[in-house]
Amino acid sequence: MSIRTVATTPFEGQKPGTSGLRKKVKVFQQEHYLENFIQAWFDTLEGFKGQTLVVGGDGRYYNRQAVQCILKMAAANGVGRVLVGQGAILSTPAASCVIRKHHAFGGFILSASHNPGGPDEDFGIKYNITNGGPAPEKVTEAVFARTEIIDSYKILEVEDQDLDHVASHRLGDMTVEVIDPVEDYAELMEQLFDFPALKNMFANGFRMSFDAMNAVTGPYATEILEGRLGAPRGTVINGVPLEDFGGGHPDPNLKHAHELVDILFADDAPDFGAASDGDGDRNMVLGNNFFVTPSDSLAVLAANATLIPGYKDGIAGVARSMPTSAAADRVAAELGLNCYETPTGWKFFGNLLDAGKATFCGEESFGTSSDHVREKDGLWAVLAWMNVLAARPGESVAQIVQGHWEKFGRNYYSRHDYEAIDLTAANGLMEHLRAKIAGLAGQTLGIHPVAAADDFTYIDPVDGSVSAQQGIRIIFEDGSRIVYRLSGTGTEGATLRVYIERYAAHQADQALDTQEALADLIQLAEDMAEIEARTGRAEPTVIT
Ligand code: G16
Repeated sequence: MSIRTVATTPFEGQKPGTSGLRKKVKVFQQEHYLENFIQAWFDTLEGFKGQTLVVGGDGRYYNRQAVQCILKMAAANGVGRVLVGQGAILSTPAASCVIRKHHAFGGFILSASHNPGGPDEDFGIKYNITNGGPAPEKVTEAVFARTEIIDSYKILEVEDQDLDHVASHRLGDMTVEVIDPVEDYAELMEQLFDFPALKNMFANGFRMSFDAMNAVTGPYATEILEGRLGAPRGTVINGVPLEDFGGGHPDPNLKHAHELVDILFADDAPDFGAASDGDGDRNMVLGNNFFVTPSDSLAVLAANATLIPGYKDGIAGVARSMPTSAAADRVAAELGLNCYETPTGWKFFGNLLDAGKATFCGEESFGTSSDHVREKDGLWAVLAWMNVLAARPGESVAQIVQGHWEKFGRNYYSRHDYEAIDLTAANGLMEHLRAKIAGLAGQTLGIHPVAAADDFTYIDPVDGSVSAQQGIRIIFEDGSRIVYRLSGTGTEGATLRVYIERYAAHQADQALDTQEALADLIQLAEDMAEIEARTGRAEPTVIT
């Protein structure tokens, strides 16, 4: 077993986006591509020698090969111990949990999240730091700078390891511990939620369907829901992780989780439905014939937090990404909680959680979580909803949400995505908007007086770091908003996201269909940005 130093040359574009480096599998399969990126991390991080790293992924195509390569490179670079999930599997929230519980130095999580998997689809890598959360921007920028000048990497010349059995191996001077990927996470969930009450709910006929979308959450949901909580077998559907997610798009929204949507919108629908994504950090929550927007989900959970044992003494505050609706802000104002608005990307919540300023965080992109880990956590959100349902017996999901609107008002909310558009056209559109917003405050667009318009800049209240150009927002006097940004997670061309929101304070105005309620703002958003003329798209690709 010897350490080999391999000469290499830089690849262009190894720049981590909203959540790590995401590229087509074929890009990652180029000789030295993965190795360059991993070595750039080892060259940039300080103090990991002899320490513990966590490694695992969502099981997608190329996951196993990448994990084997990272193990050999970790051994060659002086890592002391690696905890790796059995079968090379770890969901994103479970990886965060394992890093925290075992006081690891950090971890590599292999996933392209909700993007499709397979030889012609997507792969990705992100690195999480000691607090269990995504590496902050200043670190990913340093790693990117390193990828641009890298000239060699180190790798141990050794056979692939058996990762299919829970066991411990030696790899050069490093120990590889293959761990049960579910155990630590399930134990944490038992500490936070009232498992006896949830068990009782199932025993009394509570009906639920959980769609794991053939992705990583399958083993976690099966163990927790059907195993520990006694839900009937078959409660978890599509529960076996597959390398190509069964050909599906593992994104839990109304379009891609259509199998679950059909079940929950049928005449004999169960009480509760939920889905999670490729790597288990996203969630969608449905009631019987009812869809809960992720923004409302955060607000409802914040308002009901004290019903959940792990948060029974109250929460310090809520944080949401800027494009997420302001529903949670209204709860925070009413309950006297801290409230933060961050750029898109879970990494921006880390400092607020570490400093105890926020306890619950959420994003419109189907992400909700708390300070129990430093990632968004699909199953956590699902169990949190179940706990609220158990603590409010006799009330359906729809009744809980509608009651919430009555008290706090309703934020009608929708996101329109234009996927895989031409990059130059997308950048041109954003430039056009930037020029246009300058004089907008004080003007009236259609019937909507503009209160403010800017390109969002975030100043981290903990460390003072500044993140500029995080999305163009037009805020109207009645609290309605239009937000535009380019996605940082796509792998093809550019994806334009347009977020539209309107506040309805009174119950009489709260029962409209969302797209109808937002129709004039949607038209305004399309006209302002000249979307059709600039991108050639008359319709969005996905509406959530
Ligand atoms: C990632 C990030 C989220 C972000 C989402 C969408 O989620 O972790 O914070 O909201 O992407 O980002 P964008 O709008 O830039 O595409 P995931 O689940 O893909 O890791």
